[in-house]
Amino acid sequence: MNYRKVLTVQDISCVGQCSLTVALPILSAAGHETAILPSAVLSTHTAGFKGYTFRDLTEDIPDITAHWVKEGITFNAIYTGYLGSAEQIEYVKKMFKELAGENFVSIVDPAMADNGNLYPAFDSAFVEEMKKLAFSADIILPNITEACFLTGKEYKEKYDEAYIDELLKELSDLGAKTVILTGVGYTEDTTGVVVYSDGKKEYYRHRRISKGSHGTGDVYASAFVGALMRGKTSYDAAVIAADYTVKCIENTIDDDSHWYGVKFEPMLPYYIERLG
Ligand code: PXL
Repeated sequence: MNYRKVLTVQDISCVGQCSLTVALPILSAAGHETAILPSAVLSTHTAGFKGYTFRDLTEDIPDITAHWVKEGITFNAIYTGYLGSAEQIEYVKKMFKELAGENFVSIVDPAMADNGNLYPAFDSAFVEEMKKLAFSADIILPNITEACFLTGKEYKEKYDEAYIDELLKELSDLGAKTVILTGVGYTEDTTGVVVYSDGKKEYYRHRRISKGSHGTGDVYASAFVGALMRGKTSYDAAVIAADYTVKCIENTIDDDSHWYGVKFEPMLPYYIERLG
């Protein structure tokens, strides 16, 4: 079995089932050594809780990286998610060079927006920096909103395949290598993921559960990275991650009190089984 060493850089939302509290267990379940670098520490995530605390860890990042470089520590993959500040993005970009190990893969989830809007903590300066990171990565996993912010294309709630093709072409023209575009649905009750690489497009369509769920982007990206590092192709990893995410949503949907995330933990045996 591929046992890879993965670094994931994203925030710790202490409560809320997103970012590192999702990435670490999923990558571990996929069987990888998982190192973490918290970009910030928040009491909760920012999507629905009010009055959350936010400690930006930007200042610590250069020292942490320098220590790892001195120790000769490298990784097979670096996977980034929600970052703490625009300045931090430059440091993360440097890590792709300084901490790259054997068969290195950089994966960026430009976690900054959804449903047509940026998350509360971010502004256009952040988007500009995120563009530099995303277009330097081997693989990006934007949703449609994030892809629009990365390209400057107008966001549309309703769209057709021609619109998605233009979005993919624009991402590619700006330097994106492999794009895993999530939340692409052409009918009421389906959604799906497009895998786009070297002008080749593959689409996996699956059930759409209309109730919006928080943290599913992080569950998806983490499950994708875990599967990819197990040696799956981008498309196969995208399919496994989609099926697992649907299971997590189905496992949560009937519990109204669990509005802030998905109950992904009981579904980990399913994910592990799918990894083979
Ligand atoms: O799931 C993305 C995410 C990660 N981290 C924080 C967030 C969000 C989404 O809102 O607020 C802190």
